[in-house]
Formats: sequence, structure tokens, C-alpha cells
Amino acid sequence: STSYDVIVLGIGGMGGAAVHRLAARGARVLGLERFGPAHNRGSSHGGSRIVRQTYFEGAAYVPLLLRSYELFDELAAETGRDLMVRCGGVMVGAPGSRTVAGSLASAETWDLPHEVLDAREIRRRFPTLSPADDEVALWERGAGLVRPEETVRAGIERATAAGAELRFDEPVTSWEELPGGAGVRVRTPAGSYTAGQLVICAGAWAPEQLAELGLPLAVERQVMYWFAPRGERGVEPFLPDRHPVYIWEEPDGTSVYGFPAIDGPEGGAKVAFYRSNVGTTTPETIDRTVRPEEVAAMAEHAGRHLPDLPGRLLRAVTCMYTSTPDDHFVIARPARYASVTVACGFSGHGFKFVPVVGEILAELALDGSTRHPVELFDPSRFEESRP
Ligand code: PYC
Repeated sequence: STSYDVIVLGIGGMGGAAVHRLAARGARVLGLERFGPAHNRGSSHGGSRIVRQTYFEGAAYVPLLLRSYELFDELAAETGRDLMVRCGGVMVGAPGSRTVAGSLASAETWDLPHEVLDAREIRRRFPTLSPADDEVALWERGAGLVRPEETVRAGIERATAAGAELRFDEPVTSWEELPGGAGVRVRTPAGSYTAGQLVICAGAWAPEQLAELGLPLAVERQVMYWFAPRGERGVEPFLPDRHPVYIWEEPDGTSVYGFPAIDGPEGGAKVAFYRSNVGTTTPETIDRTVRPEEVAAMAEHAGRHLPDLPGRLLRAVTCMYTSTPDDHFVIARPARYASVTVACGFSGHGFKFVPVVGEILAELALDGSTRHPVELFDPSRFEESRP
């Protein structure tokens, strides 16, 4: 068996950043991934993910987002890849909705640049959007999107350049801690590896890889849809210099989110439901077929807010969230292990944190603690409520 300082299980969004940051700090790193580089079987594909800092999920996320933006810019400059499009973003809903009020609370707590727009002003600035008269928006100029596959490729590229050994199409079949704090052993169909530390970034495979921890994780099937706009001007009104990213909370709490057209005239604009209640699945049993009634429901909701968007469906692709009961992440060195760091449960809003999570994981694995605020992500919060 071959030995490393750190083995990273999973080279998707989070694992790709972990191998990068660990190798950049000089660690001997092995990364193991069950599929190929930047694959579409997990949770880090589909061309775009929203980035924003006025964070309605909690002001505690904001310092991490400030660092994440810095690291995204650094990674883009180092690799020459176009990772982020700052087209601006609107969080739309009733003034008291979680999406609007929560975003405003974060903006005010951290003094982040923002504007609150009434319905008339939303229509004036963004003719593609059609709010009801009593809806408002928080406008964040620095919001936009990142490209997940490009980000994963960039992490892989930097990790490899820094000397990490990355093995693709090699699933981890088991892992164990060695007695006496002697590190970990990881097995795959190709062999057995040992390391001082193991970092587990298993995404939707976390319930299986971390079964011993008994975390309350739910893997959810999600669908992303790309529609051709139906207006005469095609995608032109939906280009990123005039159409923002948006999260739109409807009165019953359903949220629709979407992006500008970033894939040229043929690519359409992407929309999806955020945390739609679709039931749980597993990465092995997920139904990757998208049914006509799902497309019809998406088109109906998108059409309420963007009347010119849902024309012909161009593409629909499934993806997975791995959600916790409170939708906060799990990032920690669990007390029951001496040599294991875990990152999972990103609950559908994790990708914008990828670079900072890589930095946190490298610190936890190499230093035993992190300078970043991660108290919210401690898995022991689930223990108190257990019988
Ligand atoms: O994290 O901004 C986000 C997001 C929107 C929809 C799904 N995730």
C-alpha cells in the first residue's frame, strides 16, 4: 500500500477544492473519485450556480462568502478560466418573505451594497421580470453565477500542478481508522492506500460513506430546465448584461430561481425550483428521466414571473441536493475519529462556498482547527434531539 499525508474521498466541487488547497500547502495528497473529472452524476454540474453575499440563509455565512469571492477570483486568474459572471441578482418576494427580509438582514448586518426595489422599479430595470404589485426585490450588484464544471476543472488543474495524485474512475469501497491514531486505510477495487488524515467529500454518497455517524442527511432529486424564450427577440433580453440571476419566493414559500442566457443563442435560459419538496432518493436509484408534467409545472411557475421565458424546452437535467434538517452544512472533524474530516449536507446552497470550503478542509486536516467560523456546521447539533 502507498502512504500519503491526506486522502480526499470525492473530487467534485468540495473535494476538488480540498485537493487543491491541501496540495498547495505542500501536503502529499491522494484524491479518489468514482467517476471522471467534472462529471454530471452528482451535485456539481449544469453549467451555473448562483453566487450572492446578501445571504438570506443566515448572516453567519457572509464572512465565508467574502473569502469565497476572493478565492474564486484568484482561481480564475491562476487558471485563465472564466469562472464567475457578475450579472447582478435579485431576491424577489413579499417584503416579509424569508428571501427578501433575510437577504436584507444579512446586507444590513455586514453593510453589504444593496438596494430595495419596488415592483415598478423592478419592471423598469429588468423588463424580463414581471413582479406582482406588492412584491419587492433586494438587488445585489455583485451577485451572479459561477460555472461549476469549470470550477471543478480549475481545482483539479491546480491540485495536479501542486503535485496531488488524482485517481478517477476509482470508487472507495471502504475506509477505516487504524489503531493507535496511526491514520486511515482506504480501499478501492484497484488497491489499498494509507494516510495520516482522510477528508470525506462524498456529496450524495455521504449517507453511505458516513453511515457510522448517523447524520440526518436526505438526498433529494432536483431538476434543472433550459427554456428557449418565446418572445420575438429570442435570448437577447435574457443576456447577462440585462437579465440578472434571481430567487423568487412565491406566497406559499415555493421558490423559483434562474439565470441569464450564458450559452449563446441556442442555449436558452436555465430555471429550477429551489428546495422543491420532491422526496428522497439515492445516487444509485435516482430517476434521471424528466416527466412532461414536471416540465409543465416548471413552465407554469417560471411563466408567472418571466412571461417571455418558458417557450420550447431545450434540455432538462437531474441533479441531487444532500440536505440536513436545518439546511445548514456539515463541516467538522467529528469527535469519534482522530484522523477524519467531513464535509457534506450542503443542502442545495453550497457551491458558491467551494473555494473557502477547500481552505477550511485543508486547515482542519492539517492544523486540526480552522480560522474560519464553522460553528454553525458542527454535526453535534443533531445529537441533542436524538432519543
Ligand atoms: O444557493 O443561491 C443558491 C441557490 C438557489 C437555488 C438553489 N441554490
